[in-house]
Formats: sequence, structure tokens, C-alpha cells
Amino acid sequence: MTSYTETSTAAGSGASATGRFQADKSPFAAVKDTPKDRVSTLAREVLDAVHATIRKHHVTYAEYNALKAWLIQAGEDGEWPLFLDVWVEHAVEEEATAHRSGSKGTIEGPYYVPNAPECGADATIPMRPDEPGTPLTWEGTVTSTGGSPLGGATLDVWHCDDQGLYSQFSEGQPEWNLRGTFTVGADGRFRIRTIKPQPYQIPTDGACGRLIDAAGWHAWRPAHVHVKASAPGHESLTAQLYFPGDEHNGDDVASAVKPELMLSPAVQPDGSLDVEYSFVLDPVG
Ligand code: MBD
Ligand code: FE
Repeated sequence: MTSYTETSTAAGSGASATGRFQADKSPFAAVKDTPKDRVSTLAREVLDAVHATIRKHHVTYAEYNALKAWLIQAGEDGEWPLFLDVWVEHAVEEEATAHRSGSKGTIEGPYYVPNAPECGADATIPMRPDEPGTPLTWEGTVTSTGGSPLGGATLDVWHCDDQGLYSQFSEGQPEWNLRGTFTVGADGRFRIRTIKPQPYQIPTDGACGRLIDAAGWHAWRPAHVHVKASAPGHESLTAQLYFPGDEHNGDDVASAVKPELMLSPAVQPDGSLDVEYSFVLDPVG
């Protein structure tokens, strides 16, 4: 079992996210047949956009050198996965899923880990006995765009804890805390018991935090539950679900909130939350 640095500093969670990404050997293999003229066009146009920005704003040598130093620091902090997923991935996700007629998705982000413990169709996500946070019960179905239930579909669910920290990317939580794989029943139904995560602040002590600070931005994502829904013969759906009223639903640093992804939880007399949210998957092809 691979183990990653466990700390909640930028360098710690960055090293974990970089290690996790590098454990997947397929990124280059997946583009090995890309024609040279496409690579050239993409690289050329990104560089042209950089040159145009430099000319438009009369960028100085001091600013150019600060950029170089910042790029070096982002690599040293292991923050390239974070930087790209926060500021670039949303545009790729929109392009990749524009053809779908099933449920809306959004970005994956840097903190997914495959092969979370299998839980079943009606279960509690792995959590500590005294896990802090508001209990959340989430029920729904997984169906195909034609309406048929997708028995055997899996939901890979992961989210941060009540302190805004992800297991395996910060200290102090068991390895698979708040990460689970749920396999829906023949009727397509599932029921997941977990806790409501807190808003997430991207690390402020690394290169991404330095950019945010220098630009006068903020580092917050609204509270969100990540999920990947998969079923044989269907396109996998990567989504995040959000909670109404969150302070950062309207200004997510990662631009990943969509109205279709907003939950409508019902507050129970004991303060716990019940919510219904279902997925419709597009058949492949
Ligand atoms: C997260 O938790 C996240 O979901 C994204 C997209 C980026 C940074 C941290
Ligand atoms: Fe997240």
C-alpha cells in the first residue's frame, strides 16, 4: 500500500496529491496518438496568449522573475495538481461532458483516491466512532437516461471532515476516513449515511496561497460531497454536491458549483439532515 506524506501543510497535502497523480501511469499513454500539429497548435496558442498578456500590460523583468520563482515554488510544494484542478479543470470538464443528456457533473479535484472500502447499497461511510459533524443521510437512485435502474452501479464518495480536512492529504484521520464505495441494489437504490463536510480552504502556506494573497483573492470552496458514479456500458459521472446557503456557493475558488448540483436537505427534529439526490448516466456511444 502506497503511503503519502501526512500533514495539512501545503507541502504535505501537495506532496500527497502529486504522489497520488503520479501513481497513475496512464496520462501520457492516453495521448500517445495525438498528432504533432494538434500539440503544436495548443502549445503555440497558450504561448501566444501569454505573450499577448505581457504586451498588453507591459510586464516587467521583476514580474517575469517573480513568475519564474513562483512556478518553481509551485513544483517544490507539489501544488501543480491543486493549481490545475482549482483554476483550469472546470473548463476541461465542461468540454468533456457537453454532449451528455444525463446528470450534470463537475471537476474531480486533487483528492480522489481509488479503491475506497466497499460498503454496500445501504451503509455508513467509513468514519471514526465519534466523527464530529452534522449527520447526513442521502438516498437516491442510479438510472440510465432511458429510465431503467442500473443495479450494480457504484458510487465512489469522498469528502472532507468537520475541520475541512481530507483523509490521506492531512494528518489525524484514519486512511479511508469519509471515503467509501457504495454498490447500488438491483432496484438502483442507495442510502448513504455520513456527516456534512465543512467548507474547504485550499492551503494558504504554499504557492497557491501566495498567488491568492498577492492577487487579493480568497482561498475557499463551499462545502461539498464528491462522488463518481459508474455503471457498465455507461459514461462515468464525476460530480460534487453542494449545500444551500453556503457562503461560498457564489464565489467558489475552483469555479465548480452548478445549480443542478445543489442539494435540498431537510433538517430533522434532532438537527440531522436528510436528502434525496439521484443520478442519471448516459450510455456509452
Ligand atoms: C478540493 O477539495 C477540491 O474539491 C478541489 C476541486 C480543489 C481543491 C480542493
Ligand atoms: Fe474537495
